[in-house]
Amino acid sequence: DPYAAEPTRHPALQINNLKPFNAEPPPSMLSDSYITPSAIFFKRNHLPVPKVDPESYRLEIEGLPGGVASLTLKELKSCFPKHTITATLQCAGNRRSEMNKVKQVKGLNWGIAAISNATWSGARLRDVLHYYGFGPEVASGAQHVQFEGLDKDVTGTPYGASIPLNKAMSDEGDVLLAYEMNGEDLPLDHGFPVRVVVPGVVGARNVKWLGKIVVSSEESKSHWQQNDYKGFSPGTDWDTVDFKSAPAIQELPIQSAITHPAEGTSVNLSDEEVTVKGYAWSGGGREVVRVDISIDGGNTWHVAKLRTSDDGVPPAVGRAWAWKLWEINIPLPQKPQELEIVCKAVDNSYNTQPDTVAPIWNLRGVLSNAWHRVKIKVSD
Ligand code: MTE
Ligand code: MO
Repeated sequence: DPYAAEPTRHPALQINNLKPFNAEPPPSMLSDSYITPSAIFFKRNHLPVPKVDPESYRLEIEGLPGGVASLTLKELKSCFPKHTITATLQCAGNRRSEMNKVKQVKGLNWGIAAISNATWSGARLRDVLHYYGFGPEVASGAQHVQFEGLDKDVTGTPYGASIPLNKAMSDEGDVLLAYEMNGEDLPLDHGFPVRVVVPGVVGARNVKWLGKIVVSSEESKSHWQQNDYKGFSPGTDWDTVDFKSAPAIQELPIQSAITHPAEGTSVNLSDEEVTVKGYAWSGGGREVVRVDISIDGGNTWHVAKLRTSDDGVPPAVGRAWAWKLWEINIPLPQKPQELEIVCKAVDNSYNTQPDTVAPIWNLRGVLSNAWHRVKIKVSD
């Protein structure tokens, strides 16, 4: 069994699939802390967790002006400045279960918690590539940076993905070769000893157990870059889909969801108010500037209070990599009834979320970001 040596996991995780391991925390735990504890951070593995010896570990880099390079873990930690960012990671399939309610899609049936927020420390990818002679003056025709994991399928094919070279090389891109998560060595499930963190970009490109980097004129040839993690029209089905016709998902669209109260909860008339909590985040470093909440299905709206970070320092412009948690107390109506709580977020480009799922439905169930709706009862 290739899964015989998997790490132990937190019992609170809700398991979507055991082998490979895929799990999300209970939504209420997500909004308990701005930084998600690593143990309950959502986990999305396509393959068995590889066991990597940190002593013999080598990070290979290809496509450099000077040929091939190889770095030990010690060199990665000591030769380059350690840079720390707080960044939210979201799977392309977060909230896929809501698409399944419209029409069956293919993929893990994620709820609203295939998203989490952590601090990440490591070397900047741009510093490493610069060190090996890669810079704007190098006319190589390269446009992409490919990553390969050390996790492999039965045929020996590793997990792989790529990002645009300009994101990797940008001074403000903050792409990390991370060796710490929340101030500790990366946990086994999150890519020990090194993973890529590409803030603002879909989880799938944040390659864990990083074994190789290739600077290239081409995107990664991997299944996950070419034939998966792409968006399509609701009218496209498995007979007509042409994966070459759509770009690989990189920056994600704006997202928000309600973590409290839970669907089906009852509140008492005598409470007079209902407390609503959740998260909001947007891709590409765009900052969430507002979250609107309704308790009558979207007829009337209230503005939630946003929590920027534990220290209250606002993000740098264009580098809002981390989510905002939000909260609001809303007066209850005067008689018993069912309430439909709704949330939608707005980012600093004034992007907002679509009101329903059907017009954004797609066969892979990715990019699910319609208004999140939760029904509760007010009783006396
Ligand atoms: N990297 C490797 N090597 N293998 C994987 O299966 N899964 C990707 C990405 N990086 C994956 C990977 C996907 S689809 C997501 S959403 C994120 O890792 C999940 O990261 P996490 O498990 O740290 O939350
Ligand atoms: Mo993912």
